[in-house]
Amino acid sequence: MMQRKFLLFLSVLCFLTGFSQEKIKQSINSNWQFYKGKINHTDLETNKNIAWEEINLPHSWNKFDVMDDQWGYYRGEGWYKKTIYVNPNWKNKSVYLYFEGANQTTEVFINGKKVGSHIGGYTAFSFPVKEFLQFENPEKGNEIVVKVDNSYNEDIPPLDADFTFYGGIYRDVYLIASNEVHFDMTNRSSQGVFITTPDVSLTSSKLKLKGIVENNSKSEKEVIISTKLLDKNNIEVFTLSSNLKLKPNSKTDFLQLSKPIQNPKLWSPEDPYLYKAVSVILDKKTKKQLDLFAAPVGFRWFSFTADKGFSLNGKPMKLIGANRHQDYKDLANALPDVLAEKDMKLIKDMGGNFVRVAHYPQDPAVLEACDRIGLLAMVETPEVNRITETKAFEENSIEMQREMIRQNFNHPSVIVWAYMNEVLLRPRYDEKSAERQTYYKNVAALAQKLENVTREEDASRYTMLPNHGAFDLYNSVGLTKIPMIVGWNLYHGWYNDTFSGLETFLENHHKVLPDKPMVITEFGADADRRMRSDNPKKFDKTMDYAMLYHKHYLNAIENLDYVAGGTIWNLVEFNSEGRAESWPHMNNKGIVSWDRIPKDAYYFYQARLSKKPIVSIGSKNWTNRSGVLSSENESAFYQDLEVFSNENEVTLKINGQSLGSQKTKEGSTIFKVPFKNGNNIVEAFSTSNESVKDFASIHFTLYAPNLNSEKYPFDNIRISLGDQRQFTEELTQQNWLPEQVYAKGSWGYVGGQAYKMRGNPQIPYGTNKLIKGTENDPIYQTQREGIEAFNFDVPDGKYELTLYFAELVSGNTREALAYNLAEKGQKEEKAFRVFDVLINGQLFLENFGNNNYLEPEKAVDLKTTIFVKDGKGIQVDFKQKTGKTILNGIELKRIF
Ligand code: GCB
Ligand code: CA
Repeated sequence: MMQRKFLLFLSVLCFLTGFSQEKIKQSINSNWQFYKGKINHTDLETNKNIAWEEINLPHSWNKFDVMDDQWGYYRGEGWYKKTIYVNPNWKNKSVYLYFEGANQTTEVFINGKKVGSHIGGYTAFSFPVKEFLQFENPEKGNEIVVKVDNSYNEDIPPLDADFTFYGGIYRDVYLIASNEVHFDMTNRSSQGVFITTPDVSLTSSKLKLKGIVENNSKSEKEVIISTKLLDKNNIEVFTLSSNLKLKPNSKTDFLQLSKPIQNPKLWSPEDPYLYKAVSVILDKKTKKQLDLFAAPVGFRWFSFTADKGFSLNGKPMKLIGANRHQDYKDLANALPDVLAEKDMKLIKDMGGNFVRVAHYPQDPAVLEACDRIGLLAMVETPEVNRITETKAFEENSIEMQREMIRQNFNHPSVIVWAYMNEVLLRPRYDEKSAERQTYYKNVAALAQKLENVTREEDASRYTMLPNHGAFDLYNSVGLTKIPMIVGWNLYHGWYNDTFSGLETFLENHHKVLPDKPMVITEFGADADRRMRSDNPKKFDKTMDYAMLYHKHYLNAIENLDYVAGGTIWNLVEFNSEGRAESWPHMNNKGIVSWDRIPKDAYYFYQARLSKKPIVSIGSKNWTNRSGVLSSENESAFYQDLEVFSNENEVTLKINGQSLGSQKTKEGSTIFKVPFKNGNNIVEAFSTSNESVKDFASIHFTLYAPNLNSEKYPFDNIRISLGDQRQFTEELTQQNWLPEQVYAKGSWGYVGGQAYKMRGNPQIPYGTNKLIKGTENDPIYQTQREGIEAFNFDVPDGKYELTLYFAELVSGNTREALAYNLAEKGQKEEKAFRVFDVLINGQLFLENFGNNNYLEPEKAVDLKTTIFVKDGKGIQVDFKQKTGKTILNGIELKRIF
């Protein structure tokens, strides 16, 4: 029924518009059938034994398996099937099937016949399909079958990277029918027409269009290509006209060059003024329109120099922005366009002017947004970490480079094409071997080829190659000489040394490569939004350490003229399935969360970069907090609260009372705020303009040091052993306090040491290993070894006590991922421990250990109820039998 209506609709449309002449583009995203797994051809034909699932595109089959407790995710075949209906008069048209992207190899069949295939997960591809369609029986339709495969393939980049290679048809798919005479549809799925703005300056610019017209008909055609340039208000600036004679079944080049346009309005991030270029192909005799091409035109010019950095339209400009990965919580890489666009708006709204589309070309919505809202962009192909020294790998890399450039050519926002990323991070062969040296030569040779291809494809933009911070290595292999700009991914104060290592590195580049422009293509630090610390340390994953990191980097980038700019790694948190982390499978460096909630660093950048007046209360999303008072006589707990602002002075109020005004420095000021027990309303505003303001509602649970306090009676208390950070559970929003040593009247541990991974001084607390059976890994990743007791000096009453354990010394090692610090420690011999746990002298767990409940890297929680009497409080004793006793977390809840 639906189908009939659809056909009826099509024929009405056809009648109304005389659409035999117009190009039709229809998305075909709805109602596909999907099967994850291999299918053999007999099954496909008979359609038996296949449990098809109903899905819509965009789609990925890795939405959830990338977050579960098992390492690895499905990498293999996925099959898609759909019936499409075509109007019988499409017989006289050219018909194409157009995929914006599918990861990673794709084969397309129509009505049982193979149409074509595509290699690579991040660029568009299309096929002419008319010969495969049947038009005789329109209601029967035509069956499309698509096989997508995201298996490892040594000939296709990326081979290895710190992100997840989600499989599926994860971008839009279209059916396109055009007149047999049309702008080239077979040029690597580009628009077939390429626009440049020769001799652009403040006072004039030309416009140049270069393209191909395809005549798929059997007769010769005479056509006119008429191109109009329209300004923002659709007022015509000029029309160019060319006559073309098209041979039957041929492709014909055309080139149109305008006279200089006087005083063009320039495109820039501040004023992204777009003209429109609109070209139509007209039948010379009938003047009927056969096809239409339209693209945005931005008049701008730019340069990178080694001394002065970047300039746009003759004015120096510091490029600051972020990288963007394309995945999203629960959606994998299959996002609606509006979410891709939203990411660009986040960068723009932060005051950024630049985006690195990394590490691969992304949805068309990304660069469309950049053109429109004013963000400069660089885009790259994904030869990440290593290459394969085969002809096929080389060809695939080059092909991707060409596809990327041609498909994205007509975006004024794009200023740099890049290729490779940290390609010497995971080299093949032993370090000292001759093969290693040959490998380096082969990498450089491939880089040179990609460079040549890029310059040949597009002389109007810069080229760039981003490296990791091993300066001498990249320099000696030659990778700093090949591209026009060198990108550096720098993690001083994170993966290596300290913050000031950044400036040392940059100065060294400037000295050794005085002619080479440079961009800091990556800088960032993990920020697990559940973790906080008053005493942030490198690699503790707290929001607080990440703030220190970003402050240092932004200053350096702004202060050094020879640094053209920097892009934060990353705008967003993203999945990297193989990562062992406080939040396993995730890279938490994003300044907004996986579901795009800004973190403190985002507000900091906004205060520093945005031209709008900003007052933002830091950590306002940390709405449930706790604090331990030093005495029950205190009525408030003092905690630092950072306010980000580009206003001169900020005033802060808590619960209606003013804390006075403070001058901001470098985008922020820190207030010492007295939080009372319960809900607190914080207001911050610009002292000179009260309408620039922010507020936050923060709930505090205050603990007196004495658990029998009547002023602050406690309901429950949670302590993470072996940890000095605060942890807040996502689901329950409950806080875990850092451990403290027992003092009479209070609570705390007796004896033992905080567990530290052997031989891994990088990790300040516990381990980063994935703990199975919990979402709250950090509680279990830290522990106290050799603990003798844990005491709570509570008043008499009934309580519920929960003990949390996980065996961290498992002897397990995984193949080290370059990014997994947890894997870099010394191998720990598997622990064997047996101990008893007594509560107030009574046996609670006997012979507890690796022989029974305590399994490697698995969360075990055990709770019990206790009636406390005679003022004895609670004493939990740990009696070692074999190996050391442990405790990872403890929780006490008062019942009555
Ligand atoms: C890098 C890589 C990027 C990683 C990042 C990190 O240098 O280019 O792909 O995600 O470091 O967070 O380790
Ligand atoms: Ca712990």
